[in-house]
Amino acid sequence: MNPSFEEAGSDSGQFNMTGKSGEFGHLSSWTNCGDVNQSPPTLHTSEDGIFNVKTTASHGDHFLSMVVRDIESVERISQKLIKPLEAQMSYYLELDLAMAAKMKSATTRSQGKELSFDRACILRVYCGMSDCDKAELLTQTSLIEQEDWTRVRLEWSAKQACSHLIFEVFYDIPVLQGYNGNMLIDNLSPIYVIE
Ligand SMILES: [Ca+2]
Repeated sequence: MNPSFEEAGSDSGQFNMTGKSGEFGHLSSWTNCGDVNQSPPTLHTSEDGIFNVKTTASHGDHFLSMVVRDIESVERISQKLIKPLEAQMSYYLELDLAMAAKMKSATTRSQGKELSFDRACILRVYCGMSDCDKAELLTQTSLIEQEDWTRVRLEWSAKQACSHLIFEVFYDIPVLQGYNGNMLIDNLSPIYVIE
């Protein structure tokens, strides 16, 4: 549901699908699973240039940015699936991923100073039985370091049945020290069974 980040929630207040951005909390169907003392992922429109992101949505007018931070804090979102996934079945979905080369944002430790979030990340997909439940790591992408949107196919076969998917940005695996990086996400496909 809301795979292209275009739909506002029922409690959306002043959220306007052709204008306002930045307010993840007003996005329909998605739950923020990041640290409660950090800001949630950011909703962008194609024209707003928020955080110095100049990218245009790959589908519709909105897309999401998610960041990893040098304070060992990563962003993640989850969604309850319309139909639970079955154990031992193989599935896939596709989505558009990119990175913003010059993203800038303040952090809780930067005292209002804007820092560069210009490093690349990977995307990890977990499944679980409730919002934000990272019961099982299903799959992860390679490093997403191109500025142009790239269609990425994610395939997995879960050991257990699950009702929720969780998408998490994470540091380049060989790098054990945290850094500031970003990933842009848009245009998720439905989940398909691999026959
Ligand atoms: Ca979109």
